Parts: sequence; C-alpha cells; structure tokens
Amino acid sequence: MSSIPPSPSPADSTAVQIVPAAGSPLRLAVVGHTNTGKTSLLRTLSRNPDFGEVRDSPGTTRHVEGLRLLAAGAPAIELFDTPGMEDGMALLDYLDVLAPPSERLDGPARIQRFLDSPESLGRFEQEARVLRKLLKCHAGIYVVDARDPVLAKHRDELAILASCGHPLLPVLNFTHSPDQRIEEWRTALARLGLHAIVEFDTVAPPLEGEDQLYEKLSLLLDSHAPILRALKQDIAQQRSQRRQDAFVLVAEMLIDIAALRLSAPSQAPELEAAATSLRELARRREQRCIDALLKRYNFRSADFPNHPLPLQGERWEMDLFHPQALKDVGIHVGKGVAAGAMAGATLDVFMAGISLGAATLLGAAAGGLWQGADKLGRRLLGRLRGYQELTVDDAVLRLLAIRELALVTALERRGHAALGPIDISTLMQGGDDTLRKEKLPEELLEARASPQWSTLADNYQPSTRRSTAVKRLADTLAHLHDASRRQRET
Ligand SMILES: Nc1nc2c(ncn2[C@@H]2O[C@H](COP(=O)(O)OP(=O)(O)OP(=O)(O)O)[C@@H](O)[C@H]2O)c(=O)[nH]1
Ligand SMILES: [Mg+2]
Repeated sequence: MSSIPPSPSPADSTAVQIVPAAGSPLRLAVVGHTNTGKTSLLRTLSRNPDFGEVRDSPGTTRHVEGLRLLAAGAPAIELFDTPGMEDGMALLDYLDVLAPPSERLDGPARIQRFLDSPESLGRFEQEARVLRKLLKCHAGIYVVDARDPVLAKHRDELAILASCGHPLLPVLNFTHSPDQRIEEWRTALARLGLHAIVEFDTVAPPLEGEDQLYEKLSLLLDSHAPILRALKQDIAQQRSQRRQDAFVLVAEMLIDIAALRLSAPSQAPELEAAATSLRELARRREQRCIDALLKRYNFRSADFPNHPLPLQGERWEMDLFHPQALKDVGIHVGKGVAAGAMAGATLDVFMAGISLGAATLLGAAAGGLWQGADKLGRRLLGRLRGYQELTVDDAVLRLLAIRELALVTALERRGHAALGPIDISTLMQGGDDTLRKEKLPEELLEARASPQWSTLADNYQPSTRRSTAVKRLADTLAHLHDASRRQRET
C-alpha cells in the first residue's frame, strides 16, 4: 500500500485544542474519470502544491497515493488519490459476464469477483486499483469535470463505483469555466440517486468550499460526523490564524519602511546615492514580506513573479516636528500650535536654514522644554551641518499597503492545485478607497517619527510601543481588507 505522508496542513500550525479525532481516521478514496482533477483536489485540500503529479493528460496518476489531514494534531481523514477510470463501459460489460445479474450477487460481491479475476491484473488494472481502494474506504469522492457532457461512460463508471457499497459524494470541478454544465450534471447525478453534491473548483475554490465538502460528507457518514466537525473547526481556526499572521506580516513591513530614514550630505550626488539605497532597502523589505506571505499560505515564491516597486516618490524628510516626535522627546505643545509650527519649521530648516518658525521652536527647546535633546538634537545638528534625511514617500506606502492586501486576497482565493502565476492586477483596482485617499493610518504616521522602529535601521530598537503599533495596524489592515471584499462583492 502507498505510504501516507502527514500533510503539512490544514493543521499546519498552532491548532486549537478541540475534540481530538476519536478512533481511526475516516478513509476517503478520491475517484473519477481520468483527467478530471482528482490529484488537484488533493493538493487543494491538503494545501500542498507538491502532492502527486498533475498534468493536463489522461492517466497521469498510475498508483494509489494517500495523505492524512490532522485535526487538533490527531489524524482526522486519510485521502487516497487513485488512477483515473478509463474504460467503465467495457468493465461493466465484463462484470455482467463474470457475475451475471441472474446470480443476484450484491454489489461488493460482484466487485470482489472481478478483483479475483485475471483481468484485474491485465486490461482493467487501473480500474482494479481504484475499486480495491474504494472497498477499503468509508466513502468515495467522485470528481467530475463539469465541462464534460454527461455520457454513458460516466453513468457506467458511477454504477460500478456505487457497487462498492459505500457512499459517493460527487465534487463538480472546473466550475469557473464558461463551458461548465453544472445543471446537466446535477440532474444526471440526481437520477442516479446522488443528491448531495459539492461545487469546488480546485484552482479557485470558494472560500467556504471545504466547509461545504465536509458538511455534506458528514450527512452521508453520520457516524464520522464528530471527526468531520473537528476537522472543520480546525480548518476555520487555521484560516483565521493565517489571516491574522498575514496582516501582521504586512504591518511589520509597512512600519519598517515608514520608519526608515537615510541621511546624506545635501550635495546632489550623495543624495542621489542615498535615494537609490532607500529604494533598494524598501524593495528588498517588500520582497521579504511577499516571500513570508507566500510561505504562510503554502505557496512557492515562483508562484508570484517579481513586480518591481515603482519607488519614484522618496521625499525629503518632513516630519522632524511631527507632534508625536515632539511628544516622544518630551516637548509638549498644543495640537494646533504643533501642527502649524511643524509645517513651517521643517520646511524652514531644509530650505533656508534657521528661519523664524524653526528658530521659535529651537528657542523653546533651548529654553527648557527640551528634554530629548540627545535624540532629536543629533538629528537637528546633522541637518544644520548640511545633512538631510530621506524617507519613503506616502504614496509609496499607500501603494505597498494596497499591493500586499491584494496579494492576501489572491492567496486566500487560490487553490493549491493552481499552476499559473498569481495575478493581482485586477485586485489592486477598485475596492475600498481609504488607503488611496484618506490620511495614512496613525501607526504609520507615528512610525514616520520613530526611526528606531525600522528593523532596517542600525539603531533599531524593539519596543512595546512598536509592537502595539504593528498589532493595531494589522487590525486596521484586516478591516480595510474586509471592506474592500464587501465592496467588490456588491
Ligand atoms: N482551470 C482548472 N484546471 C484544473 C482544475 N482542476 C484540475 N485542473 C487541471 O486539469 C488537469 C488535470 O488535473 P489532474 O489533477 O492531474 O487530474 P487527475 O484527475 O488527477 O488526472 P489523472 O491522474 O490523469 O486521472 C491539470 O492540467 C490541472 O491543472 C480546475 O478546477 N480548474
Ligand atoms: Mg491524478
């Protein structure tokens, strides 16, 4: 028998402690006509893009191969991939000869007679492998290519599979295809007594697709309902944990880039070199975030081809006098005053040395309000000696946030059977406009004024304040992501 490697997921991380799967796992054979997406379904259900072999040609899977899904760390289901049925019509004729209806053998006995016959090792070797496995399982998942017309070969195949005496759950695959014949299949399957059916495109499965699959299975297999319930809960928990982790990954990246600043002498060549370094650092940081997201969702880096970030918008640092920066170093000024003074003072320091606005502020600092002279003072001194600071522009931060949220959406929707590249171009359009037009989230504004928050900086300092900002920003991103999804759905 084939080996059953434990699947890396759905139980791929900290599973909640829920009812452990009691007893032996539920065994399911994934069966169907050849080239309908059986192996693809297993890839998607196990979130493992490396399971088995997937090709657009019949007869790709030649042997039974299994995998195990865990719930709360215990085996819940064993799924077996089987070779495609190729010649159901001829096999049904052969069965009629081997075990004529006049003998009145029941279904499993007829199938057993076939398995004991020489033809099960010859002409019908593939079919025999499928039936042998199905007999040993609790139920079968019958995968249908919903683009196929319903033909006699399918009916014969189903009649043979049904003879094994186990419940069959048809799964309609390729449901997003414009050529799908879902209604035709539903009618045909109902006529064969198969009323519980799941639509599940393995390349782009519905968000609640697994829930529906396990829900319908528990209707057919009520003695295994507790295991299936445990698996469903585990999957839901994993999904929610994955989402949270994803938004934290994006928030970490945004904070790192928002807080990043490079200083350079004011002369053009040095500034240009600093701008290049800034772009490079930000690009690499984004790539790290993308790689981590792909990994968290069990996809390969190659699934998302490189999208160079159009970082044209680095800007002169403008927020030395941001109210938060002032607060951090102990300067307390009223909100209105701070905002007015800040705008004027920062520009003044850049453009014209110490002008009235800046001088007023510096005067206030010198006059005793200054408590963080060390931190802010060094930067100011640098400025005054002809150094300037570069940070990544707001527009770039907006773009980064929009892009990574689009990627999270794409990853949530992608099945692990998908072979094509991930394309987020349409997901970057439309949806919620907050990140495009509204003020940047508070946490990013605070990061602007906290260079020590950037893990890219030499003087990076972990702090509770930073962690809280990451968490809050992750919550905001989750909220914006959901708002976009709702807007797209309406
Ligand atoms: N667009 C789309 N393609 C799919 C879907 N499911 C499978 N495919 C493609 O269909 C082809 C066959 O998929 P497999 O998973 O190898 O099919 P199979 O039933 O295991 O095939 P055999 O092992 O040969 O019986 C591959 O090219 C898959 O990428 C789907 O839901 N949508
Ligand atoms: Mg296959």
